[in-house]
Amino acid sequence: MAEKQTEEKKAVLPAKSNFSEWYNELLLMGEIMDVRYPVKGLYVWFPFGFDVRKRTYAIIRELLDKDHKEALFPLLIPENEFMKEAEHIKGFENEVYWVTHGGKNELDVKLALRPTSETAIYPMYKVWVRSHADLPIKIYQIVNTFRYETKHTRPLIRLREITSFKEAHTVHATWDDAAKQVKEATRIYQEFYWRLAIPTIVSKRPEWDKFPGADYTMAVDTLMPDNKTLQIGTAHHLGSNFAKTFDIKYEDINGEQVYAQQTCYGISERSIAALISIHGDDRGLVFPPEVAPIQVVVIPILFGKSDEITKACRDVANSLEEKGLRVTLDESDERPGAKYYKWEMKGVPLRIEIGPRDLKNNAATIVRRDSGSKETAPLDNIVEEVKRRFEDIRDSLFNKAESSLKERIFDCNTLEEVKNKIPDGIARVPWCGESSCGLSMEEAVGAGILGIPEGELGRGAGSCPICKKETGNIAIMAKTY
Ligand code: A5A
Ligand code: ZN
Repeated sequence: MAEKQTEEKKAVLPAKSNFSEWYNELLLMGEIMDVRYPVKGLYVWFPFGFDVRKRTYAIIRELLDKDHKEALFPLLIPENEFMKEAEHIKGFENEVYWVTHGGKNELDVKLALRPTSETAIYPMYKVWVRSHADLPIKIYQIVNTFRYETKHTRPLIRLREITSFKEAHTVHATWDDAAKQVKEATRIYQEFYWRLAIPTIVSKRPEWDKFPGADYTMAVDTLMPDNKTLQIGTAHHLGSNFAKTFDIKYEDINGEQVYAQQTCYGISERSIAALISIHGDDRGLVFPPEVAPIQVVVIPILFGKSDEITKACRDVANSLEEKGLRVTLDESDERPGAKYYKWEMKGVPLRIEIGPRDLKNNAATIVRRDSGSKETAPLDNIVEEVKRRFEDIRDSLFNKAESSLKERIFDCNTLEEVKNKIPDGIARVPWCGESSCGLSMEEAVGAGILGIPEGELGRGAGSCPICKKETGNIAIMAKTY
């Protein structure tokens, strides 16, 4: 008895205001990730979580497939290739896992488990790129990568095996073409995150925080419930830095050999961490319909004899399924309350209930997971009624998340103000752009400069808090994951 009680007690989701505990418990109760795998930083996708992943990655595939090609490169990178680009090595040398043995034999050439795939892909690009007519090349792959992270590891957020690393690698004739591609990459990511109803901020990372070997890095960030930002995508202009070390040249129209210009950009399962964290609530998961493994649950509300209600529920479930919707009909013996609880935890966007009174009116009750609102809808038109609400749910989730983001961005003029506001979200503060000032600012407030955001958010007027120079550039600062 005592044991049963503690077990029941364990199955209560902590309040979301207690974010860290809420997140960990939700991953288990919502059956997203099992964190009990016996290697630090490695986690297991439950089938339900993997279903969410599959639908999320179908969106990024759809967006990229318009003008990229998907390919697949090896996991193992020979040491000599890995060691070619000096900046890149410096950036990753403390994070690489090495394969040193094959069985009992020591390998002649050590093999790195890719922490990212520049050094696996670019030796092939050297062979593939011949003429200007071959360009641009736009290839992506979705693979696992390994990083021996030393910061605190967390499921979906900071992994040692990143299981869902989507990396694109493009080759262009000119620096400007590559710069355009970097812009296009952040545009694609914003569209992807819009589909997930996640608001983002795009900014140029400061010099000291750019990707190892890049000319510059653009980053896509979002703000998590605990007021820390999460970097959920990056796009890097690589210039000709890698082209020079990997000897990637093309013949231009005048017959001259020219170094190619490159970009790369990536996202990971952090996208799913953001999805779950931003939309979820005290009752569990909340999904936009597009990525919800189950989109509608139909629940009969039975009082005594119930053949008609059962039939009406089956008809509704069938007609929705015929239209390609993902439906569960819950005819189990549990009480309706227990069923609500169960499907709310799983983030099912719509619940359809049919009880005696609904049936008398030839109607159903539709309950939205995101808002809890209850509405009556005619049974004759149930497919349209459901589809209309799907669009609306995504829009409301996005608007709600965007308001929550905007409410947590604060205009500051002094570092004192920045320091006071950081615990509540993102601070905007004038910055001259000099690295020395930026580093002093970070040190003074104990938080990072994400960069100067694109658009209005990054513009204003004021003076740099360190050197006092007047500037129109506004940097954003926050605690980061
Ligand atoms: N080759 C380029 C694309 C690259 O590797 N860029 S990156 O290092 O910035 O990684 C791309 C994205 O992967 C990051 O923006 C971040 O969202 C995610 N990421 C990086 N390290 C991660 C980790 N240890 N766990 C989960 N996601 C990670
Ligand atoms: Zn300054």
